[in-house]
Amino acid sequence: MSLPSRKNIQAQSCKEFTGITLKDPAAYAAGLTGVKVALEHTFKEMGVIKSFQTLSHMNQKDGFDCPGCAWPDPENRSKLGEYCENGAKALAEEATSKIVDEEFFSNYSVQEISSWSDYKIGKSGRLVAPMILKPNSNYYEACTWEEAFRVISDHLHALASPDEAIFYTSGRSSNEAAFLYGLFVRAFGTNNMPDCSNMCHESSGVGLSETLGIGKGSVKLEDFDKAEVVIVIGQNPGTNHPRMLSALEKCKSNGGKIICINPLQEAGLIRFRNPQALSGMLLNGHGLTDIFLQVKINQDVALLKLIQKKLAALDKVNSKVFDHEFIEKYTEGYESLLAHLDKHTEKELLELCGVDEKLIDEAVALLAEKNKIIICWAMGLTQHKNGVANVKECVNLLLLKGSLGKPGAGTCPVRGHSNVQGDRTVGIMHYVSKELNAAIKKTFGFDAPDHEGVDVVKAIPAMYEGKAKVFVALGGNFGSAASDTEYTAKALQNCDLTVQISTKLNRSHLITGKTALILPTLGRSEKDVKDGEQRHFTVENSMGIVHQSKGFLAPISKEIKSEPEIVAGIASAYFKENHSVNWDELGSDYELLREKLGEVIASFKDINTKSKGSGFYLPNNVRDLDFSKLPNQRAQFSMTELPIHNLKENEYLLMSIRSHDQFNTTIYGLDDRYRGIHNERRVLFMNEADIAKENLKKMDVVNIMSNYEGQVRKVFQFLVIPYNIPIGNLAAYFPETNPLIPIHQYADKSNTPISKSVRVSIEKA
Ligand SMILES: Nc1nc2c(c(=O)[nH]1)N[C@H]1C(S)=C(S)[C@@H](COP(=O)(O)OP(=O)(O)OC[C@H]3O[C@@H](n4cnc5c(=O)[nH]c(N)nc54)[C@H](O)[C@@H]3O)O[C@H]1N2
Ligand SMILES: Nc1nc2c(c(=O)[nH]1)N[C@H]1C(S)=C(S)[C@@H](COP(=O)(O)OP(=O)(O)OC[C@H]3O[C@@H](n4cnc5c(=O)[nH]c(N)nc54)[C@H](O)[C@@H]3O)O[C@H]1N2
Ligand code: SF4
Ligand SMILES: [Mo]
Repeated sequence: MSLPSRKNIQAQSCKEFTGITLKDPAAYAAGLTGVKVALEHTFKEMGVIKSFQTLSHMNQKDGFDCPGCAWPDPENRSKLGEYCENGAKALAEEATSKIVDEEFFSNYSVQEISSWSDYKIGKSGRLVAPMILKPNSNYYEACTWEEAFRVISDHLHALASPDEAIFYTSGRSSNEAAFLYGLFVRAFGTNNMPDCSNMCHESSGVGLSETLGIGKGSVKLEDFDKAEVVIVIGQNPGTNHPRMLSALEKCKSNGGKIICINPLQEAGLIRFRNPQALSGMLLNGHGLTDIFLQVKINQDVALLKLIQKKLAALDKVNSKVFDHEFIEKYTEGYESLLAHLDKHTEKELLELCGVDEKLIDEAVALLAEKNKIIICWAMGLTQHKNGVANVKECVNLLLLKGSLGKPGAGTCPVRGHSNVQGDRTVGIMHYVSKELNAAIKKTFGFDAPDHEGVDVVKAIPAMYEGKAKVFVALGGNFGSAASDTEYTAKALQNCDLTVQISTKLNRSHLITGKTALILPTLGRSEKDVKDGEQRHFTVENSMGIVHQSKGFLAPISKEIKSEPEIVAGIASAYFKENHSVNWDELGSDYELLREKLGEVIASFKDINTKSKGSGFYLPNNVRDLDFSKLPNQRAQFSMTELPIHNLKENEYLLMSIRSHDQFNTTIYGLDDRYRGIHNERRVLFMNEADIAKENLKKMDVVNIMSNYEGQVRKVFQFLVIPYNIPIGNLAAYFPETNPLIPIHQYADKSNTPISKSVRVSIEKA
């Protein structure tokens, strides 16, 4: 039987149902069930003894950093273990003893593997040897590292311009690997460095840089102990940053209040049983949320404007509501902001956001009194056309209250991948930093390119149109994570060469260029040994602390290399001896690599000693109330506009969200326990009124369509689930819904795809 062409292989997960059972959404997060589920995952993948031994090293000062999210570790680490259920799942996924070897690839063609679900593909195991997929072949074959590096070098040399190559980075790479990778890409001659941040917190980076002068958050973990109010907006920490719940719990036990702003009442934010505290195990857990504002999708700007308007009215009566001294001393644009708030009536804003006014008034009364306020957010704010405006409205509120640069207050964009923030700090970006280029010239003696490269949404059309021909990925699963799955698949398939430096098998190894390479690499949890000496890495967490991470487990295979070794292998094959940088030396001697990093980026000076133990904080101008890099040396109020959706009668806004059992495109399991969904991912959360309006009923099967610029995109076979979600709003999981998101629909200024507000309609399947 002849195999279908590689051009026609499945770019999406399969459409079969897996056998759903529905339960009530969970009443609380974590607790004993969380512990049980965490251990089930690790036991299954790693065995009992290895699980306990390895978990006891995770997030400890001399251990390795959790490969899950970027939430920071407390100074005093718990003896009971400093990790959460989803951190344990992330470890289990990486440290599995299953392997994908030469025999696996000779048994299964790429076509066959691509017909499996993402869950099955991921569960196949760890990649253990370099593999090559030759033009017109349907099977990966083993190759040597030398051959792999030579193939890459030959393809890079064959390009008419360095801008015909694209170098993607996902956020799990260490500072060392990312720095070396960025250095090579610049030496090669392009800034084509899209990264997962472009699809993630880019709107935060842009919004914060323009208003406060730094694209990162300002709070430290201990600020949660002192905060009077924490606003959690557009974020689901119970699933995605579970140990943040401990910080919220501590805030509450010190008398703080929590306001949540979300279209969904996420379980983790209602009640929490702290598995690390006996009280949490025995008692009914702590109620976390004091005020829940159930905003409609993408109406946060309306709600935040309304809150500011109501506060401004109170401030007219009692001038202590706003911090006028702070506003006077540090900010610009206050009068314009007040005038701008008058553009819309309270009634108009109230109708748009869809929130109960009584609850808004409660929140306003609380905010009026307090000034130690933290705002935490994630993808619910950033992944919209007006993602940057969403972030700026949060900054407006904090500036009005003087809630910056003091204990218990500040901005807290909660990062996704465990080193996504560090990768950017050490130079992974598509835009030009003159300062960085000058420092590279000084330390390494070459001129880095001074023209902007492509980000994710520009890289894909470049490949689609044949303007880019080589795609290299340092981690991640670009094909599944990016929007417009079918278009992105064609773009990747148009390339002459695609290269994936990965730990685990994923769909991006199957949707490939004419030639494809898989370069297997060490995971966080593994020992990185060279000449009998164990090396370590550094990472930066969501609060700007850089610290070391040292693996514990024996590597899954002797054949795999560390990320810096792979990057150095590519660089030295490309340059041979003809370059001012000694790539092989930098790729093997991490102490030297860090020393050079410290020469190029001043805040990393002495990193070799500073990163030990708890690590060190990178400088943060907001913490110091230094706005000297901004216009008139002041923090900036922003005048934002309301979003426009022009929904037709039969149209909805769809947000693509994470289940409790996934890490982005890695599917840990088929449950979304907190939302009561078991053993199924193809579900569509819908308000009862909308279900009735569409003449549907629970568990009916529907297709979802988006229609942008005259092109209809469709995903098939989703089960309708009645859910507490605002009328007119829908939710379903990513990456299953990515085919709906048009490649050309992304946020103003940050170019982040509109993954949380896609205009769709539905039809019965
Ligand atoms: N276990 C686990 N941990 C993870 C990840 C994972 O997949 N699994 N991913 C990591 C990564 S890379 C990231 S970026 C983070 C993501 O962390 P989150 O941003 O928490 O993840 P999402 O599931 O995308 O959830 C977004 C939340 O925003 C809400 N929301 C959606 N639209 C809107 C809106 O318009 N307004 C408001 N106010 N809320 C809205 C949704 O209801 C949901 O609660 O988590 C990181 N940690
Ligand atoms: N519709 C929709 N789309 C989205 C989102 C959404 O909310 N909705 N979220 C977006 C966001 S926030 C993000 S961050 C992106 C994520 O985009 P990516 O970062 O590209 O995707 P991941 O699923 O995190 O990548 C998982 C793969 O990384 C590899 N990997 C894991 N650990 C390591 C390591 O240590 N080293 C190396 N080299 N490889 C490793 C494994 O092979 C694994 O299969 O997706 C985005 N896409
Ligand atoms: S909160 Fe994040 S970093 Fe911490 S253990 Fe859980 S997944 Fe890992
Ligand atoms: Mo992310």
